Amino acid sequence: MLRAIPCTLMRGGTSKGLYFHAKDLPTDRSARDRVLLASMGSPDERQIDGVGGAHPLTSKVAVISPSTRPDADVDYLFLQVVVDKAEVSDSQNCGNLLAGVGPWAIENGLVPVAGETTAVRIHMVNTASIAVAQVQTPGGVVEYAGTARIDGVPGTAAPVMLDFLDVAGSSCGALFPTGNLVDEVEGIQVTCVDNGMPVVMLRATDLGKRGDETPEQLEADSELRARVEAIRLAIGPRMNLGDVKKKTVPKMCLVSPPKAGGTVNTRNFIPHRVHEAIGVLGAVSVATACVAPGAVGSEYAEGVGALDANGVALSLDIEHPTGFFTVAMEVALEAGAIQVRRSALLRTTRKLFRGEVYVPAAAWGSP
Ligand code: NQM
Repeated sequence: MLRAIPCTLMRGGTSKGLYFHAKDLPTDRSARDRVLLASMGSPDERQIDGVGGAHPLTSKVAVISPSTRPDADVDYLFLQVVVDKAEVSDSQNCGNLLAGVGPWAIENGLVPVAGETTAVRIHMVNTASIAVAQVQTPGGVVEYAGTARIDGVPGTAAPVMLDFLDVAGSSCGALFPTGNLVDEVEGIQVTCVDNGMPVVMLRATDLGKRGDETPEQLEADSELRARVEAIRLAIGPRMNLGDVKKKTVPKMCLVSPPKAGGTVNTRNFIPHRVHEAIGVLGAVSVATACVAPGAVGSEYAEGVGALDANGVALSLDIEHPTGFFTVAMEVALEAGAIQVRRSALLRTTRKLFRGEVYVPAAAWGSP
């Protein structure tokens, strides 16, 4: 027997995943995870028996419901379905899938259209923080077509502007969660930062790399991968993340001088595969480290001037394997500490398919 579950397949930024209404999934957590694993076809490197795309960036889930918080319209829980293991992780947020949440919430009756543009306030459950999405709604319907372009996605689409209000330290408890701007782990200098995503910044040259290698080249280097993972496992607990062996955070970011006129060049282990671009909150966290004098990566950051107590508006182009990710930030230096007052960026999204995903009925029941 198969059970049909309503859902929508959407591209959110440079990622892709299934969007569910929470009421259409089991409330029991282990039953929910079994249903999601069966939907995606995990564990299996090819995800052949499911709709997952056989890569972490295309094996993602958004669970949406009316908000439990008075200051938000909807709750968005992000779940990473691990491709080759029977694991579903809520240990991180995803700013790419976030781009589809506003349009989905409007089309599924959770948020009324408010004019040409509809602001959707989203409570990001994983990090207990708020994002505001500006969704194009001319004529009372969500418009997906448009002229906005983001690197890593062919063609153009309607813009979805995302504003982050309170993401600093939202996973680890502090913007620089080890209490230091620079730590030394396994003989390598790192900067640990959490401005919405726990990220460890490492100099590519300290690991014997230039920093402009392709994701395939980096993934093929098993010695590098082992070193990066050893650093990740060692620093995870010091970032207040506990044992990170089974977690998808922290992300490991190799930084190098900009190659194409941007602020800094990056390659991101997320944490086992290498990103084809860079995650949204990952980019916000990297940009934040770049403006902190003394942090790993800040020495490469071009175009970042002195900060002051009044706050400075900055636009930082984070280079990645398929182009740039532009992060707009308002940052101040108060009593020697960086305060991020706001960060904003552009994403696009596309509804791809709406229907029902079929899973074995046993997945819903007890194991
Ligand atoms: O950092 C990949 C993605 C992400 C996460 C990852 C993301 C973010 O590109 O906000 O978007 O780092 O796991 O979808």
